[in-house]
Amino acid sequence: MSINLRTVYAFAREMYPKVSKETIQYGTAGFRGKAELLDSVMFRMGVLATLRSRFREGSVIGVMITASHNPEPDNGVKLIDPKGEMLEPSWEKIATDLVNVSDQDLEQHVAKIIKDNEIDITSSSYVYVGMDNRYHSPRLLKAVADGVIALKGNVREFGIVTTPMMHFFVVAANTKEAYGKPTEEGYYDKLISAFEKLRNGQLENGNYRNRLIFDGANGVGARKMLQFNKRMNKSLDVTVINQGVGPGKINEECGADHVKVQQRPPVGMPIVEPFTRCVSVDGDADRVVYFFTDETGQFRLLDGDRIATLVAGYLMDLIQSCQLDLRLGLVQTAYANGASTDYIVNELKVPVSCVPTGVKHLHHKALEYDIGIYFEANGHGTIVFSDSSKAAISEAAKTNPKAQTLLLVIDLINETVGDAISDMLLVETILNQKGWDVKDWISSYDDLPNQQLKIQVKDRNVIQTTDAERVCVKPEGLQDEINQVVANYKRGRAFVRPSGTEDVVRVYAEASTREDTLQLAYEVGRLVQKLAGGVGPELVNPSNNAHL
Ligand code: NG1
Ligand code: ZN
Repeated sequence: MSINLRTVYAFAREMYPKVSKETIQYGTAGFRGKAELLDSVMFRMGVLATLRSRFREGSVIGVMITASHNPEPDNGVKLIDPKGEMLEPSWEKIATDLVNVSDQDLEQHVAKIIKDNEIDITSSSYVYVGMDNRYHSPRLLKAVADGVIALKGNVREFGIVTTPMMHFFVVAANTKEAYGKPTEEGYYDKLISAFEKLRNGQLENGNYRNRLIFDGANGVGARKMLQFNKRMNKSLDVTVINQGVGPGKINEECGADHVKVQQRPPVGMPIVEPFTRCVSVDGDADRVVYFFTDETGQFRLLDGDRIATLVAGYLMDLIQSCQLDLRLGLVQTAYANGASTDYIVNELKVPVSCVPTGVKHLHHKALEYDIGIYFEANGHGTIVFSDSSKAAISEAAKTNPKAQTLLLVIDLINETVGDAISDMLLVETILNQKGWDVKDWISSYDDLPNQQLKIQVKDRNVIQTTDAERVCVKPEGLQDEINQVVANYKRGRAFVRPSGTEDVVRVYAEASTREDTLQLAYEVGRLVQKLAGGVGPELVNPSNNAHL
């Protein structure tokens, strides 16, 4: 096969010219931005995925087009490595450089990537591409596919799929189907079959009711949940709201991010009995949070920390009853509620580690355990099992029914990445087996009130952090001032970090009361504005506001 790199330049110049002069960076979730600026980025990512596949000796590389929980005008793209992980960090840099070169320099730049990485350009290359349901996604998908074609790679288009489905397809293909069939049906079959076996015809148990409201965020998750419903035959009774068929936009006033950050239910909620279990996923269905309203009408959230603790307790019990000597660990980020960390350490007695924000950090750390559970507070997470733990569980399953349950649980989990629907099916399994409703679940510990703020600054990269982002080292003096403020609040904790997906600095605060938390977040937000070049409007002091 001969490849003429001129073709890449010709494609780029004629069809996908670079329109934006601004440098963009491959961040925690790949490239994100306004959709109209992304055509050339997508084309080049198609080129890169093809090269990456050749570099990895013909393994399938995935490309997912989505801006996840971001608003509708945004889109984004990320590459999925052969084992379903996020793109290797050294290639993030290659990706950043590739999308930022001019059209004129593109041909030479691609030649340099090939040379530097000793890529055999004549070898085979396979790229899987999927997208969310934003109206600009099909256009951007075509750009990715053209990037693959320009370098004579093989491209397989999956259409509208969730992000975790794409990870599943990549792993299924690269394991020669040991992980499952790399098709939509293969994905549904694997999860539903495990779920129904675990349910074993017992649809209700104790306080557990077989009924659930599912907020699909007007995104891909809604469509796929409807597909699950068709195939599940009411083994779980799910009502899907925010299906994306009405005027509602993706993630607008709905979805996991809205519910978690705003701490209120999504639009479109039907009137339901207090304590009805409700679930919100984000636009590409890799995050899930639960919520309900209590008898006084108060909104209550069960976020990623709650899911992690529920799963950890359940898996600990299973391992112990199988008498398996496996090391179980839990991985969180600084956003985890302090009360959840205390509960894990003091009650569950499971080792816990804290890593920087971003799935790749969590996933990587979780691999250090025999069974690694990782969750971000926002609901992104999964569980990974080492090969040796799987072998030990399989061996035990020959005689032990609890180990057989554990094997089915492994099948139910999408180990490749956080998967909202798979995580939800796992939570439903655990609650059913325990005979719990949301009241039982939430009573394991009390969350500390918490608050997030977004602060606009001239350049968010002036903020630099260390110690899993819990300490700010630049600009100088900021951390000292944060410490002084935090010291005034009972159970106070706060930190600041630049977002990897939006042009803002994020502030997180928690304290023993709601009022204190709002005040602490405000004070830290003001410090960021003062010391890190704030450009937005002045923050409103919540204590003044309360008197209005
Ligand atoms: P940034 O924008 O870097 O905070 C957000 C989430 C991450 C992760 C990424 C990827 C929070 C506070 N941050 O990152 O946890 O999910 O998006 O989508 O939730
Ligand atoms: Zn997402």
